[in-house]
Formats: sequence, structure tokens, C-alpha cells
Amino acid sequence: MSKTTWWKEGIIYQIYPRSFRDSNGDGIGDLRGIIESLDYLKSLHVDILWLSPIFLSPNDDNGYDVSGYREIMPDFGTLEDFEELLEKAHQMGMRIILDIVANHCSDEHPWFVRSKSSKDNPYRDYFFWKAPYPNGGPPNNWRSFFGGSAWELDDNTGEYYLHLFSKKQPDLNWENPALRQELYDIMHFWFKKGVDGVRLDVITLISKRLGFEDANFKKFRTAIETVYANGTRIHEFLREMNQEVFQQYDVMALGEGVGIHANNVLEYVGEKRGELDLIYHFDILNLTFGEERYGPAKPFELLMLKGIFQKWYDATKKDGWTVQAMGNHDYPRIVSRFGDDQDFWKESAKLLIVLLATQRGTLNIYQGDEIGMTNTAFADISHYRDIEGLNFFRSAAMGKNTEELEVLLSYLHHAGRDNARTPFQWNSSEYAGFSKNQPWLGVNPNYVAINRQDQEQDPDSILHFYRNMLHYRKENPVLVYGDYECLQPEHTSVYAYLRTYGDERRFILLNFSKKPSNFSLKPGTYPTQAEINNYSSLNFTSNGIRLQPFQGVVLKLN
Ligand code: ISL
Ligand code: CA
Repeated sequence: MSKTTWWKEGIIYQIYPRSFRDSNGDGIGDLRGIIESLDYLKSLHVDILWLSPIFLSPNDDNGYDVSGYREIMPDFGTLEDFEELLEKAHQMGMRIILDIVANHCSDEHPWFVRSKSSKDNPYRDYFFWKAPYPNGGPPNNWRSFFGGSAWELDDNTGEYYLHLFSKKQPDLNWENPALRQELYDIMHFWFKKGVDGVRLDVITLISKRLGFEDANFKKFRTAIETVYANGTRIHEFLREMNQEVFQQYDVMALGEGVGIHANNVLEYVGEKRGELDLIYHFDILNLTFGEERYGPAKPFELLMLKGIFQKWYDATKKDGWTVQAMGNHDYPRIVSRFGDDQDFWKESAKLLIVLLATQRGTLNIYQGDEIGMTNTAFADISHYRDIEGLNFFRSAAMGKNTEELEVLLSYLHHAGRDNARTPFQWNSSEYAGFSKNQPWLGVNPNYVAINRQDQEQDPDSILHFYRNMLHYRKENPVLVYGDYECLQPEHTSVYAYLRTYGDERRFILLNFSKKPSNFSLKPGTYPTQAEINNYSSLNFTSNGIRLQPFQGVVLKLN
């Protein structure tokens, strides 16, 4: 039986501050906008606010390129604004976790400015510098997540530096104990202010394989696991970070588990490991992507989804803990991707939160999913802002004709990260009530129909359903801690499972189909009333239940 604790039972709401709410009319979301929205957030029954990076940054990767870890990005406000936000959130019974980017920093951070100034600068080995390959090229064939080589030549010293992400995000050298200590001090700085935890960006990448061997990048996702993630000293570093920092506070350490898999997850979150508290994996997030994110999409298959939930339940049912998330600021909108944002927008958005809120693990929802925000297909590349998508398009567009360019744009429409970063749709006024002026990224034109204000007025809205579903989860620990058993796993349209915790039992049935689906059950073995239902009725047949398109229900079994 898992130890009960706040970061297992609490519900995480991820905020991408740049796109959440603009309080001062510069078109960019900010901390004051979040402060002004705390009542709204509290009304959702969420407990933990995860803020994507709020630190000083040139915003090459929207804050995931930090140039000052103890300073607030001026776009977002001041340190006093943050302290006010933290205090008010605590007064309202909510916690705040910050997004710490420890694998790399910005090339404008003083550490890197000094490091690149000369080969014998004391900060030189805060980063990975390598001489050119004999042919003058990069030291090896490693690829950046954002396209191109993972090495950038610095003409000044004639050496290359490593950057797994953009060239303005040089990787930090965790082999260097002085660097590690600086990062621990930064976390102490925020924890001493009362911050309740951290989401550790790509933390599984911080230990590099120092041989820097060439690798096979034909299957990029596989290469991530075996070349970049799960490195030689990763668990030593995480244990040290836990001892040096986390253990000294009542905080949660949430790892972004790029490249982890079900058979090594306990090395990261096993209760006795003394490393991370919880971690999220990418099996669902990457489910409809091929080996190359920006390429032909794979169809969403329910049986694969069932298999993933089963695999991760089996891996962590006795020990360890994971986060249940189907979307975030890096992935397309869940209702567009796993639901049906055309014919069954409302039903499928509700179905997805029934799924997520009834799985074992910590529930994590992403801003805007609670009102069913959808993907945005901008007509032209000039509307896009995300460095990953832009790098992909620019390098792929060379020499392409109009039709081919349309295909490339369609890859961005399906898999682009800007899908999840369009401004939060507060109401149907200009710029969706996000700002008084043109936002940094275009608003999804459907804000006139999809926005928080209208849904507050509609008792049948996705927003009201989310509130009810999250409250229901909070009231029923069986959904957090309970055992899980999938019924009729081979059923191709209905996903049905039992959750059991002591004598509490819940039976969840989800029809992932546009068509009605029958689910056979012995009569008399289930109640005729649902505790949760995204339709107004529940139909039965002589030998089971007949679910409407995208109908999701929770039945209480006695
Ligand atoms: O977009 C991806 C690669 O196709 C994602 O896998 C993502 O880049 C990866 O999960 C790492 O994400 C985190 O680190 C990145 C930053 O761009 C993302 O926003 C952040 O969530 C580099 O800091
Ligand atoms: Ca602003």
C-alpha cells in the first residue's frame, strides 16, 4: 500500500505563463495575470501549480534557456510579484512548483559567457567543449532535439560546445562538482522562499556518456534512450541532489523522464532509491508520432493506449509513482489528438478527463484542456513561434514546391508545440480576454465559441465537468491509490477497468469510438446508476451496457 502524501493525492495544473493571462497589455502572459486568476484555479479543485520557467531568459526556447536562475524574467514581472503569488496561493491552500532547467542554460548566462571567453577560464568545464574532428567537423554525429548537429563551433577558441537542444542552450557539465553545487544552491534559494517542489526539465539527460561515441540516429527516439538519457552517473547525481537539497524540505521532486522506460522507472522513483519522488514518461505523449515527430502521423489506437497504461501500472504498482498526463506545453491539444474536436468535441474532452482522473498516479492537467481548447492550424509558417517547429520547417522547406510545403505545414498542424501555447481563451472579447493587445502568438480563432466565460454559464460545459470530475477524484482515494484491472482488454472501442482499494470499487467504462459500442456484462453485476457520466443517461442491453459515442462513466460497485 503506498504511503499517502500530498503530491500523490494533489492534482497538478500546469501553467505556461507566457500564454496564461496578460495583465499589463504587452501581449505576454505574466505572474500578475496568474495572481488575478487564483480564484479561478482554486475553483478547479487543483492543488499544485506547476509554472513553466519564469526565470531570466532571452526566450530562444521560451524560458527553457535560463540566463539568470535567481531572477524573474522581466516579461513575467518581478521577484516581489512571485513572492505575492506564492503567498496568495499558500493562503488559498495551493502549492507552487517551479520548472528547473538543470541540463542546460542559456548561452547568455554569465557561466557560458565566461566559459567561452578562453580555454583556461575557470568556467570552461561548466560545459562540454571538444576539439573539432580531424576533418574540422563536429566531434561526433550527435543530433540536437531541435534539428542539426548537437555541436556548435565557437570561432574564438576553435572548439565545439555541446547543445542537445538549441545552440543557445549549451549543456551543463554535471561532471563538474562546482557546477552541481551552484545548481543545488539555486534550488535552496527557491525552497527557502517556500516553493513546494520542482519539475526537473529533461533531468534524465544530465549524465553524459563521456566517450562521446557516434550513434545510430535513424531511430531518433531510440537513440534518445540509449545515447542521451539514463547516462552513466545519472543515479549518483540524482541521489546527491536529493541528499543535498530535497531531503531538507517537504517538497516534491518531479522528473521529466525523457528516455525512461517501464523497466528502469523504479531506478528513478523507487521509494528507497532516495532520488526523485515522481516522474512522467513519454509513451502516451509520443503515441501518434513516428520516429520523427514532424512526419507522417501514426493513427491513435486504443489497444496501444490500454497497453501503455497497463505497462506503467505493472511497473509501479508496488513501488514508485508516476504522473498521469496526456498533454503539456510541448504536445498537441489532447482533445484534437486523442478525442474528436469536430463531431464529438464536448463528449470526447469530457471522456479524456474521466480517463486521466481515474488512473493510478498523480493527475496532471494542462492549462486550457479544462475548457477543451483545440489545436490551431495557422495558415502560414510566419504565425509559428516555437524554435523546434521552426527549425524543422526551415531545414525541410529547402527546395520544396508549394504542395510539398503544404505537407510540411500539415506536420506542424499535427505535432507542433505551438498548438498548446496559443493564449488561454478567457472569453469571447478580442484576443480571447487574454490581453488587450496582440499576443506574442496568435489566438485560436475558435475562442469565440470555446472560452471560459461562456462555459461558466453552461452547466453542461467541459469546464463544469472538469470541476465535478476533479472533485470526485479528491473525494475517492480509490482513484489515486487503488489497484487497477483492465476488463476485456482486447475490446477495440471500449476501455474498461476496475479500481479497488480496500472495499471501495469503481468500474470505469470509456467508449473511444464515434459509434455506440456494446460492452457485455453479466446482468446484476453492476449498478444501473453512474456516479460520473458525460451523457445524461446510461443505456443497457439484455447482456450489458450500450455506450454512446465517446461516453465515459464511473460506476460504484458495492
Ligand atoms: O519536443 C520534444 C522532442 O520532440 C519533447 O520531447 C521535448 O523537447 C522534450 O520532452 C524536452 O522538453 C523539455 O526540454 C526542452 C524544452 O524545449 C521543452 O519545452 C521542455 O518541456 C529543452 O529545455
Ligand atoms: Ca504581460
